[in-house]
Amino acid sequence: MLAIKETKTSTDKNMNISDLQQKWNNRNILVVGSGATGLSCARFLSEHGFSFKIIDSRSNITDINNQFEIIGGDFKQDDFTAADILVVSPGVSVKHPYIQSAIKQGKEVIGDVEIFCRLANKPIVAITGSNGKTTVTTLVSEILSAQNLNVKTGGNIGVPCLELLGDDEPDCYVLELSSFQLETTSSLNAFVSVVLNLTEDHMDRYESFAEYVEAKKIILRQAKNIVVNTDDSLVNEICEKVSANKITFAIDTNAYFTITRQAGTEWVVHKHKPLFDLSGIKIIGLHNKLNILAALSLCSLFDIDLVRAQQVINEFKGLPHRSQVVNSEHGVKWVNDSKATNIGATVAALAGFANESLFLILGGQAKGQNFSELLPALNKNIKKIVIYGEDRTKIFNELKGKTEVAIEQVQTLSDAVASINPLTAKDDVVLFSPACASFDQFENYMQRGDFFTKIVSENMGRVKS
Ligand code: UMA
Ligand code: ADP
Repeated sequence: MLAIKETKTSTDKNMNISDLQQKWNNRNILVVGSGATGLSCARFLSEHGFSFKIIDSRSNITDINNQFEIIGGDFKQDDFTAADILVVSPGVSVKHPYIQSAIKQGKEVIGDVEIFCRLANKPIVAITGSNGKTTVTTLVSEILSAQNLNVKTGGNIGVPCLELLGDDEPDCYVLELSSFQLETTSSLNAFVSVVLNLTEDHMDRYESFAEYVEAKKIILRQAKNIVVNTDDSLVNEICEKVSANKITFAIDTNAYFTITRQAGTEWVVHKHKPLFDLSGIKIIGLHNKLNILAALSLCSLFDIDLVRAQQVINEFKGLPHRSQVVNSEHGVKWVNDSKATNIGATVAALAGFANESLFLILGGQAKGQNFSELLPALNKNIKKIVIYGEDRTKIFNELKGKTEVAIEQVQTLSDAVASINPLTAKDDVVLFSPACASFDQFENYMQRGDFFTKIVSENMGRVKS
């Protein structure tokens, strides 16, 4: 079961800063983690006169801006005992024994998103899901902004929520929320929420898939409207029990927003009326069409002209590190999908290249996933899979003998590119969609994707053996 239960009292919502100052008067606040979130919490707390301490389990850590003192090294029980309120970063597991003990003692254990939700006064569009969050969050922000709404966007997308608060209030907030952020949030009452899809992720942090789904469900609590992907049976099931206004989307069904083919052209259809055709879109794959439908469904709750969204959708080139062609020398397409950090994302990327002659690069940290889940997506169009990184042998063993596709293990991403390059022929696609976290050999998925792009370009300069 989820480590944190709903602890909110009804007064926690719609507070203003003086209410919070009163509530936390003379309380000891412990900020746990000093990454982007921890430092944004520190800035917020300091700006509003709260006293607090920041800890981080990395040793020798300093604030690069020299603004705050950070206590580094293994967490010490005393710091937790002395605290009345813990503000925990998403990367820190709330299952840590000191945090669990604080929860048992009835202390407030919250995240930055919780503080944001207590204070934000404008409608919140809240987006979660196993995959597609950043794409949908970006599309929604761009569609609404293009129609003169003042939008502030943040959350897991990279801008900590508290940085969005200020005197210049927007018309609405668009938040990408991870399961980690939702776990420590109880006051979210979104204007509209969506769980885009549900497949396994972060199984190194959750005891079971059911526990991960419980965390995702928090986004639906108290939402005024919810957007439902009726193509995803589990999403459908968890939304069925929610008593909010519902907007549905799915491919080719009776959902409010669908895509249908007419005379060879795909059309977005809203309540049985064609809105616009998709012939001009630049993003690829069925998953991105679902992302477009999700974004339109969310935006439909605002007073905007949905037909005008077509221009934004047509101009959207997708985000870096997501099914992005980074080299096409010698007629071979090298595709950087480094953001595919779980199997569900790789399955979606493979579906986008189902008709291509393909090489697939997998690997990194497997995060407790079972790679036999990838087997149904390994079709005959795949010439070879090369697996690199920390968990290569585990992944190899879970696929070996269960697919006809040739599989090779190598140590590094460079080795994988070097191994595939001589085998490629004109019109082949090499898809780097690792289905794993990057942290074994890289700082993050961005550095991993940039590295892939660089070594591909270096390999193009080499003569094929
Ligand atoms: N730390 C500890 N002890 C621990 C774990 C971490 O002290 O047990 C410390 C680390 O040493 C580091 C700090 O915590 O100094 C990092 O904190 P963090 O991991 O919470 O990362 P932030 O920099 O605060 O970034 C977080 C999100 N990161 C994670 O959830 C892991 C960012 O999402 C998010 O953009 C940012 O807040 C702003 O909201 C990134 C992510 O990878 C993109 N998200 C995961 C995903 O998309 O799969 C959920
Ligand atoms: P997230 O923010 O949830 O990680 P992104 O929009 O960054 O999602 O996309 C990450 C990867 O997930 C993409 O590279 C793609 O492979 C896959 N993906 C994107 N949208 C979907 C979707 N709707 N369903 C399944 N996979 C998707």
